[in-house]
Amino acid sequence: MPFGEYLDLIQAGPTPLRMFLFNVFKHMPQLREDFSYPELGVTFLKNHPFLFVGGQDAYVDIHYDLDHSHVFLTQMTGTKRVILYGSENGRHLYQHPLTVSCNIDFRNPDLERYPKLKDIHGYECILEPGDTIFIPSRWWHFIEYSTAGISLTLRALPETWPARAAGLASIIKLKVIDQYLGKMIGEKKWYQMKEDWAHARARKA
Ligand SMILES: O=C(O)CCC(=O)C(=O)O
Repeated sequence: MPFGEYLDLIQAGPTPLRMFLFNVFKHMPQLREDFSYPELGVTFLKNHPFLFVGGQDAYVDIHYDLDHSHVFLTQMTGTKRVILYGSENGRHLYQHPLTVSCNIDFRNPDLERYPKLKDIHGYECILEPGDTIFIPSRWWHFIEYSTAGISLTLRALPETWPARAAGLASIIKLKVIDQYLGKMIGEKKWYQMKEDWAHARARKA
């Protein structure tokens, strides 16, 4: 679908369709002139500014960023609901091993199936045009588009080399080991094994 048609579609009404990590600057490098990187004492990944575009009711399942980068997410149009949890909450969020995600639907979390959720506290906010939210490295985030909207994210590397190496290891775990096991065992069975494992770890947490 041409981008213009997609923009018309998301303005016409609710739709789950969204664009994740869209590097619009590859297509229109001149847009890079429209913003500058703020002086925040972090090492920005300057080749990776990304747009996130979505229609009303689109959502992004809770996860943390695979490469462990810090994210500065600026809302340009529309509004979004964001829920954040600190990086230490993986087991209480029933994190699937080898991944950066879990099976909980934060639009309507099932507290009977995921009782450990009751023991942790997150942060919730509404992002409006002009707001920027800082999502620290490995912090969990769930995002729901309250209206159609566009955001820009600027990403920064973690400060230390061990933390950067952990980001690389996380990519390898998901992209190589997890995918290999999924192919070997069968996607559905492997997913269920990870879910069972997540429950066992949560019970111990
Ligand atoms: O705002 C969005 O649509 C998703 C942002 C996100 O999940 C991220 O930057 O990791």
